[in-house]
Amino acid sequence: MTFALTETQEMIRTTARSFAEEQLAPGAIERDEHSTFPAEQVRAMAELGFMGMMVPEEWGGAGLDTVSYALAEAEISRVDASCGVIMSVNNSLVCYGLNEFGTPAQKNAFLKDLASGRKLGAFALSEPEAGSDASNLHTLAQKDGDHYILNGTKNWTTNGSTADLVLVMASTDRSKGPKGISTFIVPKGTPGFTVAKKEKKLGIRASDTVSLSFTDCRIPAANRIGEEGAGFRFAMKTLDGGRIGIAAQALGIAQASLDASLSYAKERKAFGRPIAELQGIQFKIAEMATQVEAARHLVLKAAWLKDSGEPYGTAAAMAKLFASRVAVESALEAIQIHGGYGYVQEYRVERYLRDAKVTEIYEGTSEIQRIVIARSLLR
Ligand code: COS
Repeated sequence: MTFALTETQEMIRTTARSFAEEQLAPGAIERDEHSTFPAEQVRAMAELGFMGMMVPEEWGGAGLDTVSYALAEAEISRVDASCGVIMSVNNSLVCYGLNEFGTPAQKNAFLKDLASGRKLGAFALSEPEAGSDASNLHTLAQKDGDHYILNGTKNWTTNGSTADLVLVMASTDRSKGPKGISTFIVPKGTPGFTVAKKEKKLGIRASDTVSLSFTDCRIPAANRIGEEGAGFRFAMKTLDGGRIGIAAQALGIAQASLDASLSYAKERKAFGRPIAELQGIQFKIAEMATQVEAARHLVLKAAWLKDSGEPYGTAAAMAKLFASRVAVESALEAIQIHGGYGYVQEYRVERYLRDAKVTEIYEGTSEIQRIVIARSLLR
């Protein structure tokens, strides 16, 4: 057993950290304030190979392991969690889904561009009436010769208005429940596919989150991923890995809160000395650091299991459950340590709290993670 990173993993972590500090930090507050999509920053991430990290090189990716991906995801999110979620969705939902379940023709047509970052992808499972109850889909895909006709609405779609293509889960037969769901590759510009509404959010404001509408949208049957009826399993398998990405995002936000608290506590003076010398502050920092370290171990363990070919769904759910809670609690403590300065925009930590909260909600709420964990224990 070793906790040491390989040379490549260490190099990825260092590269991601300096890239984030040099290229993502400038403007992060403004992009958050104005909900500006970080198009230029995403292009720069693509140049580093960060948009398709785990996809083999033959399909346009960087051919790296999940541990490297989790390290990079945490470093990017430590500075800008909006960039973190854009990266996470493209890597662990869209690219993973296509690489794992797509045909060579689909990979050739779509994966190469997505993994190299020339194009951006989105993943549309949730609907107005299907969030945690993910198999209760009302979006229908009706077979019509060698096409399917999609009708319905998707919501909470990250990257939805900027994506060049969306993986859409729809029901071909509602009477079959989860077994009646299929996944379709829907390129932007397909007639009948429109972006309906852009959400105004509490956090991760620079990422775009939208509703999508499908009205008699004709999709070639060749764009179906896997067999008809395999879409729910596709979604669940893909989300198992997605949760490692979001857990890493949460870890990055928690680390940011800790780092900001450490430097503020050393600078800020009260009662004639830096507040870092006060035991009340030291206890908070010690607690936060311990929680962050525990979250890091859960995240990297889940990533390592995936790389080792072992089952990782439960470990991913545990990592997300724990790291997301640590992200929220660390951000709250960071605000408390910063006092009034923590409550204003300039000192960044208020953004960490707003960004952290969603990690307890998307890609399966904390309650869903507990269900996944409990079911695997009780099976
Ligand atoms: N991997 C592979 N297959 C899986 C799976 C997984 N992780 N999870 C479930 N399945 C399979 C089951 O094995 C079952 O197939 P069989 O009947 O052949 O055994 C099928 O999928 C249905 O599973 P289940 O009966 O457990 O479905 P439920 O409706 O009870 O839902 C939960 C299970 C709640 C865990 C699921 O709906 C879920 O994860 N919901 C949250 C979804 C989510 O993360 N939404 C956020 C969207 S992204 S922003």
